[in-house]
Amino acid sequence: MTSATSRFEQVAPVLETLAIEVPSWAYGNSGTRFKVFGTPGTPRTVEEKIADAATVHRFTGLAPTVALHIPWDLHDDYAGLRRYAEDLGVQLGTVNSNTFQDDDYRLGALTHTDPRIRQKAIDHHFECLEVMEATGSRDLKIWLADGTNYPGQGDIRARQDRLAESLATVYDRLVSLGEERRLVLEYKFFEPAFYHTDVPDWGTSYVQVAALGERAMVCLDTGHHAPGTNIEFIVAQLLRLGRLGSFDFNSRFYADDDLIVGAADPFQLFRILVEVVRGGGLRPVPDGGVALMLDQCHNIEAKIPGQIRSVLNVQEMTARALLLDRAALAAAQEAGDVLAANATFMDAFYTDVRPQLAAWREERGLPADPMRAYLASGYQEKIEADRVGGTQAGWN
Ligand code: PSV
Ligand code: MN
Repeated sequence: MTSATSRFEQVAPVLETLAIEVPSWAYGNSGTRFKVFGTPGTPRTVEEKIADAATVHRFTGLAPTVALHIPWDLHDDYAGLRRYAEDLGVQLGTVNSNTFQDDDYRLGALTHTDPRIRQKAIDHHFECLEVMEATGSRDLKIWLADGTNYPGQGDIRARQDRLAESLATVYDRLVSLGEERRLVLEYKFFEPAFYHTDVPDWGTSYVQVAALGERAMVCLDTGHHAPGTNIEFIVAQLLRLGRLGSFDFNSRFYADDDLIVGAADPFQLFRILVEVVRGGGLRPVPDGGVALMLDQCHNIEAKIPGQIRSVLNVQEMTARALLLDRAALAAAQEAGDVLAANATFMDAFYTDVRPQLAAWREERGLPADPMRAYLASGYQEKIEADRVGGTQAGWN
């Protein structure tokens, strides 16, 4: 037995519990403002998106829940949808609200100056809470497009006050539904607003959720920071404060690119997961763990293999993060040995765990190579033949 294998066996039990939530919208068409490409086999219905998500789970054992986005996943029978998902071996996860595609929200939603529009946005969140009751979902995720394009356009301070008031109304309703439910508030530094955004950074999200109560947490989307931001520092800080609720994983080269997690910068994903492990983030969510989710778009690549690649990337980097020799690292840090500390850190990053993970999967009745197994399974050919006609799902 190689020492890499025996070290892997020590961390393997933690990998058993790794669960990554996939987004329903990753299976629909997406694109840029220049073009949305359609692809054969793209789901036309929420059920078909869930079937694709369940396929990712079947080949990887890593993706037991699928997030919904309302109204993209509007349905007339959420309890039935829940049974449909469970029959396929997955559960419905986070419910994402959407206040960025309605004309009424041109100047804001939860922050709008007009009480009628604020109430409309609050009512939309109440509707999301009703969906959650039927689906059994734990988390309500709020990302707001609210912001302004020009200096002077809005009263930045008053918008924070209105935001706090609107969020409190939503939060109070959420808490009344049962204590296992959580509200996660996602931040993003710009886009679609270009001058100021009402929840631009982790600090603002933290301030807002801390004022709500302990079931309100921050959601960290890895694509929502200025280039060069030290994201792992934010992870460490939020875990320290007990307020890192969830991740929206993806990767980026320039802005909010929503590319496959770990594709643009695998080392950054490793550094983030090192802090997740360090801060206890891999524990079950009720025990202080963080929900790991993907928020990605597969604009030009095949969607299901794109999702399989994504969850495997998270699993691989989690394994490497778990392999970090924490005792050696702590000793080097204590001794002020800069180079030894860095070498210990890099050793873990450079450890190739792919052979061990392949064997580990096989032991559990999963394909050693989920990418190859999916491509050989005939699922893609079947959905391309079956899903003819209708309207392919997208951001509508
Ligand atoms: C906003 O850019 C965001 O990251 C939010 O999570 C949205 O709900 C999601 O993208 C839609 O893809
Ligand atoms: Mn996101």
